Amino acid sequence: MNEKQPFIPYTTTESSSEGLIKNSEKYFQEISKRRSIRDFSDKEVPKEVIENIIKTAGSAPSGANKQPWTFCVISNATLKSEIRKLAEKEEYENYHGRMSDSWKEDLEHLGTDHIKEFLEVAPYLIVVFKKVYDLDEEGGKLQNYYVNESVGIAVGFLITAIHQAGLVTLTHTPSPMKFLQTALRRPKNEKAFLLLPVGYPAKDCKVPDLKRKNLDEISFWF
Ligand code: IYR
Repeated sequence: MNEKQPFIPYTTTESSSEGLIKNSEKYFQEISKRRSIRDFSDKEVPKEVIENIIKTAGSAPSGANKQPWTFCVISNATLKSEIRKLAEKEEYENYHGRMSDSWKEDLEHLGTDHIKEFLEVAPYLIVVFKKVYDLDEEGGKLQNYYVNESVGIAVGFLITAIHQAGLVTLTHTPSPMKFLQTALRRPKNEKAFLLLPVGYPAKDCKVPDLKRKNLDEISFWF
């Protein structure tokens, strides 16, 4: 036992098999309603909701509990427009050259293109940065561990928290994302990981009729 780190008791709230089955079924039913949304309403969202969903993301597990993430929240219209302009410039290059024909074919059913209106319409954009390493007070490097895994898990928490709150999002990847580090003046140890618009869906919002793989397609039991 590490003497510097006190250990405290921990218990779960449910112990019966029936309770576990009921809880897991209910959560599956709820979370499987989540969809990636590209048409947003500009309806305002209370700042407190954004604070709560980021606190949820920040409760994710991480390598050596280093919590190697930063969440930048953008609601300022001028900054959102600038991000849209820069993202569309990169996405134009993606859709008109950088992406292979087979990639574009694979995206066809989603109806995506380089136009990213949601970057201006959604009331909030959250840009998630991964801290490749930390900086000490003298600017020296401090190592972080399993950074991609840790930040990926935190984004998973963020997405489920957004859904659970009653809002929608999209995991947007305006690659390459270097422009976000510059536009948001993040230090050199932080690299943009994902951009998530957050808000209500547009009134006439539609989603593609996607099917998810069955349990026996995604799991093997030994
Ligand atoms: N970054 C592009 C392409 C794209 C990538 C994935 I993964 C998608 O699920 C959908 C689109 C874009 O955002 O348009």
